[in-house]
Amino acid sequence: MLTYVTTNPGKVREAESYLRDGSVKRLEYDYPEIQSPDLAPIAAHGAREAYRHAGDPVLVDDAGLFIEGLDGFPGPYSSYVEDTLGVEGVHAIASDLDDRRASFRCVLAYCDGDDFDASPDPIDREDRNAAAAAGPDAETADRPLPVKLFEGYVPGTIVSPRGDGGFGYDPIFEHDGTTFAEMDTERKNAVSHRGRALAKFAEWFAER
Ligand code: ITT
Ligand code: NA
Repeated sequence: MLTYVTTNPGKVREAESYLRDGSVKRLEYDYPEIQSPDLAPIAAHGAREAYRHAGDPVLVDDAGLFIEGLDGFPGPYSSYVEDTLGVEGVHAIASDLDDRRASFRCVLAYCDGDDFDASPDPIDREDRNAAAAAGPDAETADRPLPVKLFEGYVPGTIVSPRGDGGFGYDPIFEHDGTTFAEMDTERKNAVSHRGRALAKFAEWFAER
């Protein structure tokens, strides 16, 4: 049984639709989040915390909206910014920009207490390097639990809100002429950051 650890029901809906076989259990656990300009270390740290808490194989999902004309804002702060400025507020700021290109990014982090084979995945290697850079003690005395990372990315444009599906920033994110809030879950999964990350995870997980 795979436990998807999140406080966000929209993420679970998409994961369940993608993985389909009913093998996903949701755990609503607000794991402690570190701050970083990158999603990968946030997801990796979250997966370790969630695995220690749950004791079962866990998948943690860290995602964000990156607006090019704002140097990637709100990025890893997307959740805080949705709670403060709100989706309308982010749209208002972006509508003053010449460059309204944006992307959604998602990093899935899997941890089950096992060590994984050295992986050719570059972000996995980065995470290992980050662990090594934490010092010799981090490698020996208190070596971090191994985590496997899967990344997904989708390009788009910030537009005026359209549609009432999806969640979060979906109404203002247009991809190929359609906002994510105008797509049903299956169609969004076929192109989205989360769908792409889930595809990589599912392929790897099936081999295990
Ligand atoms: P958990 O950390 O508990 O999983 P969260 O909603 O706080 O839930 P994040 O920390 O990853 O998740 O924050 C991501 C933010 O980006 C949050 O405001 C989401 O609503 C938004 N977001 C993530 N994926 C999205 C998607 O597919 N469509 C629209 N908005 C999304
Ligand atoms: Na969060």
